[in-house]
Amino acid sequence: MKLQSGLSLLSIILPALGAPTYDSYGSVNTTVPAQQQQPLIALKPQTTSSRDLVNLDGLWKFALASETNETASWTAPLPKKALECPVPASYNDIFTDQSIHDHVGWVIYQREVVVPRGWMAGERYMIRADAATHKGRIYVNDEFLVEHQGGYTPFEADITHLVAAGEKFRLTIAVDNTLTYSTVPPGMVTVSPQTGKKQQTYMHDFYNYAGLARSVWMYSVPEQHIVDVTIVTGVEGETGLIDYDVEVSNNGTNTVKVSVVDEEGNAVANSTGAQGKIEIPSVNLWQPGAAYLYQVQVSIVDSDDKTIDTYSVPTGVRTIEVKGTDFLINGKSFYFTGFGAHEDSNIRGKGFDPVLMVHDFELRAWMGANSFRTSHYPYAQEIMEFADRQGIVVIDETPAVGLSLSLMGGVQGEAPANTWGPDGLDTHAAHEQAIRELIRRDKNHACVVMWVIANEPAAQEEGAHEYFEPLAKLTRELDPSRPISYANQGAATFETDLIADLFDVNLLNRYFGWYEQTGDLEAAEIALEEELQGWADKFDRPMIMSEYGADTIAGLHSVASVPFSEEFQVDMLEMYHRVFDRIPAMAGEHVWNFADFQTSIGIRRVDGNKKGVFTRDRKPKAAAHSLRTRWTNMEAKK
Ligand code: BDP
Repeated sequence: MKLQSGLSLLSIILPALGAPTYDSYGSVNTTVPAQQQQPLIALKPQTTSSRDLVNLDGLWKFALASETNETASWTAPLPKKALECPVPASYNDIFTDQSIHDHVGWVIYQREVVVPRGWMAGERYMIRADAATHKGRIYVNDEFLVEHQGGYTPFEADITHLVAAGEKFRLTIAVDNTLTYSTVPPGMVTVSPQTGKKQQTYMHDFYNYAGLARSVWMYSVPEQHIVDVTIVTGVEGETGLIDYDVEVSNNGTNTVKVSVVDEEGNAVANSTGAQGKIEIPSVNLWQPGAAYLYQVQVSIVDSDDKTIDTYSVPTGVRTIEVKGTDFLINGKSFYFTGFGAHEDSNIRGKGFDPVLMVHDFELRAWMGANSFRTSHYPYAQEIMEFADRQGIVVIDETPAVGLSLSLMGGVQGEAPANTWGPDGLDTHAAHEQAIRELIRRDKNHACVVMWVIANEPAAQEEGAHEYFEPLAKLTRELDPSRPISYANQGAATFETDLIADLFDVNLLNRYFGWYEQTGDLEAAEIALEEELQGWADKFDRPMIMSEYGADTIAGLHSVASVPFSEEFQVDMLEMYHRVFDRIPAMAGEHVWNFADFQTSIGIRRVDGNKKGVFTRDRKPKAAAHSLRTRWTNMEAKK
């Protein structure tokens, strides 16, 4: 991707980015109080006999925290006539005002909330934002409570000391969409020499949608409560094995009890203690395409066996193993079919929408797709839960996308800096945090079979190994139960890649016939096969084509196979499939992309990326039918 602004500007702007100050916004206290440092958030809130949950979605008052209201306080009540913005939704495409669409910096969401009058004193009351892209702050009335960096994972504020049951309060969430060399994904802010306005550029190929694109909640938990549960499953013969570890907020004399309940509601096994192993005789396995979920019900009980807190984790019992070139789920070879995708649709941007979610799952099932990758960031938790229930296999990815300065390519004729060098990116801390938050959030999902810690980093540049080694190690420490990978870009070939040894599966994004050998599928077929064979010869491990595709304008037809036509997309995908079928190490194919999606403004994209097999409003292109024929007839490929 080429940047729209010259690199020369960078040297002027970037030093300022290192230490942004927000003093200009008035009374905002930018120092996060020590006691409010954001702890890692684990359990998704749920209503149980000991917990209450209130959804705060709907229309919130909305304003830009721009230079024009410098003196305003973010906590002050927004005017009665303020704009109203739906939550969840990215704000960018909702309004007709171009300055909202193009805004770089903070925006303010605000609403009034009443704590339910029945909530008990002595419990903890929490506010949770499922995501604020890319930085969020929570305020209650005039108090600044918490700040969180990272646009696709949840964060929370404990509001217990500020509110009481039956009371009304003003909830403000400020959201900053700025990307810098220290964030994942990375980006940079420049200032237009003509207008003096801030402009955001970035190296990834999807629009920088921002705001509160996922739900906001208020919930209560008992003073002593379950903070986290970690479950790892196994199978021995007919017996299911559940290894569990429960984290409790404060260790009292109370006891942790665990009960495993099957889909019919029968308790099939139980255990006592915060850690333990449970056996499920004649287990029903979670299988791709045939999900089965037990509820692992965790409770804290007092000496009279009275429940203090209880929380239920939907749990699929299954195993994952990488063996030679096979990716095994429950000991059986699994061949991935499906797509890389985006959370993206018109008007909503990245706003979570259950209508779209269910429809997208329907379309994938209709196609015979058994899996997807959460390219290029963690998706809404509702999607992960639905994949668990639908038996859809998920490759789960961090937002570390665009970690390659060389992909920017010769802007203004200057050679790009080494991505990992002193003038390169400074993303390591944010990247580490993103891995921790992803795994903490998604570790109990049966659907997740692999962690992908980056998409298309500069794996061929000096310093890549040093950058990735500790991150790969961290990922394995946090979750020894799943294989790990990264999605490799074509500049890092099997000969030049410096980091593949750190991973278990080779995920390759390749565009032979599109960005290279454009339109020449005969040459592309040779180049693709040479490249795949090179990887297969070097590594005894599964390979998945994690991206391949061609921009295609729905309705554009051609007798000759010409790029951008529907015919060319079909021909190109079929060419790739011929090659895959000749390489036994191939363990899967994810077409780029499920649907057309919005990208940054630039001369290479007309209203976004058109590599979708479906249009942005989910109409099938011709390729949908040819893929469907292949995937629905491919039962036992490996
Ligand atoms: C790959 C990226 C993906 C892009 C795609 C493309 O991983 O995000 O959208 O190329 O160019 O490099 O369509």
